[in-house]
Amino acid sequence: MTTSTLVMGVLNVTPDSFSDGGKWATTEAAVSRALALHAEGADLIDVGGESTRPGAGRVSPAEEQSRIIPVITELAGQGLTISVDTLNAGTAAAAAAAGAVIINDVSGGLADPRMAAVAADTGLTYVAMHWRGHAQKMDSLAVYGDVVAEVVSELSWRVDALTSAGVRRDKIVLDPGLGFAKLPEHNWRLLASLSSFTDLGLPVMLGASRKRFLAGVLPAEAGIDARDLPTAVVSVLAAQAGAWAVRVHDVAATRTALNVLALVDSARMEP
Ligand code: PMM
Repeated sequence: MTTSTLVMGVLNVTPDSFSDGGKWATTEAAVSRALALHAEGADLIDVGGESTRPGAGRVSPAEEQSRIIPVITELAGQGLTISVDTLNAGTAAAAAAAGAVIINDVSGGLADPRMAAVAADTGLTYVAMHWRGHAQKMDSLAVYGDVVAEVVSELSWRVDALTSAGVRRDKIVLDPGLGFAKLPEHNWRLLASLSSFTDLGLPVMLGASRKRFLAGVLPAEAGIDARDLPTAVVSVLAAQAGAWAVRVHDVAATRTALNVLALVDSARMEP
């Protein structure tokens, strides 16, 4: 059912994420932001300590962990369901020990060869996103003949590699990776073909929130915040396509949009 789509609220504990960098950079600010997202209706909180915006530099795993582990410990202790957004196996393991229950790896296991073992050993839900390379060079990797077929096949290859490394298939969630080595037309094409991903038989997650391609539906002078409305619309499209979760910054807008869908769906059921 469309109404069961989970809302994952984004918590970037970073000085430089493209849409909210620096706002939640202290543990206290980050925890209070997460509690606000939870109050707005987030089912999951995705905590990240390394920006993946195009062109972003890397941070060390030690720096990443010092940013996010205290936040995860506090939020998991308060009973929130926490996902860790990381490319690093060591950070994923530390986050699991701190109470995270989902590993969200935008590289699908490609950035750190030890990630599959951590996913297998912890037994956590593992989000494998489509990825072709680090942020510094991903724009140059946005070259496709048939973007849908290639993203499906590259994700299927990741599922094979992960399961061969001991990750249980029923723990894997797939994400086409909107905005990662994708031009605007690639993102729209993937959005038009979500059934190609749900047809793979694994849960599907989508992260469109505030991404550059959404600027294409807005006036040229619109700021980043204006992307929250098209983000909420994409959340509805994702839910209608059967997505397991949507990853968003503006939880309230997506929750409201999904509430509309829920009422329409239940009205459709009425005699
Ligand atoms: N996008 C970003 C970060 N993490 N994780 C998943 N699974 N899917 C995404 O699309 C995704 C992600 C980049 O957005 P941000 O810099 O605003 O967090």
